[in-house]
Amino acid sequence: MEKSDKIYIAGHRGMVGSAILRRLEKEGYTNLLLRTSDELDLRNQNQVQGFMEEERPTYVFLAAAQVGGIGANDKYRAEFFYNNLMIEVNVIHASYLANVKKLMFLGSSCIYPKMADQPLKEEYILTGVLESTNEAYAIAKIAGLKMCQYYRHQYKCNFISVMPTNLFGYNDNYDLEKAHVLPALLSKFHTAKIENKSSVVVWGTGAAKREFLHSDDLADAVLFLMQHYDDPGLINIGTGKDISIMELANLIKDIVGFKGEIEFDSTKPDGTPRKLLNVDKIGRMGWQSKIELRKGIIEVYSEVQNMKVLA
Ligand code: GFB
Repeated sequence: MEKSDKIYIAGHRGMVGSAILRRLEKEGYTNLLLRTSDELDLRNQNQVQGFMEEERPTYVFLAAAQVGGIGANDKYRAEFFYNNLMIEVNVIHASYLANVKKLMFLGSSCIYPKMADQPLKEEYILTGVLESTNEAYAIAKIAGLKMCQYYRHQYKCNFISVMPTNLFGYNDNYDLEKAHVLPALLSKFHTAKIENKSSVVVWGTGAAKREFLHSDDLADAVLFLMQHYDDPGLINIGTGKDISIMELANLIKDIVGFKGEIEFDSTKPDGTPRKLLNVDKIGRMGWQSKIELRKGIIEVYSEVQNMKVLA
């Protein structure tokens, strides 16, 4: 990828896309193609094909998606399915029509079967039943990565798929109904501290385990893979380490400086018991994550406080 190549980042205002944008700008890439969702509705086939035909980018990062935590995935199944599928189908097909040299599709670790062996190897995809709370999103993401493989097979497109683990970072969503656990807990513990509450409610039993990767680490991996990975198979991006939600809650409580109690609401779903990615494949290529979890959360907490994102 040359510094002057035309590179389209679909979803550049989201947490993932904005991390990729920051990273490309820092590396000196000068020809970045960006559109907000108001300017270009990626669910609209005519708009997407017209845009791609006119702009003809050389590289595409497909980071646009409707995302959310376990609550949003469960509640808005139809929206998660339709919006994500439409975005993928339109952008991938239009990239083929516009002769894009290379496209990277970003998936999610929820594409793996709920009860698959841990850590999750790339070949476990489609070997079992999915977690029901995020089945709609996972099926849309599986369709996207399969579409990349089919276009490679029939049309010889260099379209690759990467599967990041659970992410956190700047530009995250702190709306408690839709947020993922890490920003939700930062917000809950921060509000409880400010309002002198005696306890914070954490969803589920606290026993579920999750792996958390900083979005800047993801952007680093994504750039590395765009430059060095050309295989049809998917590739995981993670840290190789996970912690329980109970441990995460205690870590965030400590970082925020909340002195009260933690209560677990077991009427809320735990979701997948564990989804630790096997990162041997990317590790063999020479990439590993760098941002330690505690340090990453401290930085994000300080950033959102400065930006007054939290109460
Ligand atoms: O981050 P999260 O919503 O996503 O939840 P998933 C992870 C775990 O944290 C679950 C618990 O066991 C939740 O029950 N949790 C505890 C909370 N307190 C909270 C809270 O206040 N808010 C939230 N959101 N969770 C999503 C998928 O699954 O992760 C998506 O639904 C996607 O499809 C994404 O894959 C990365 O890891 O369970």
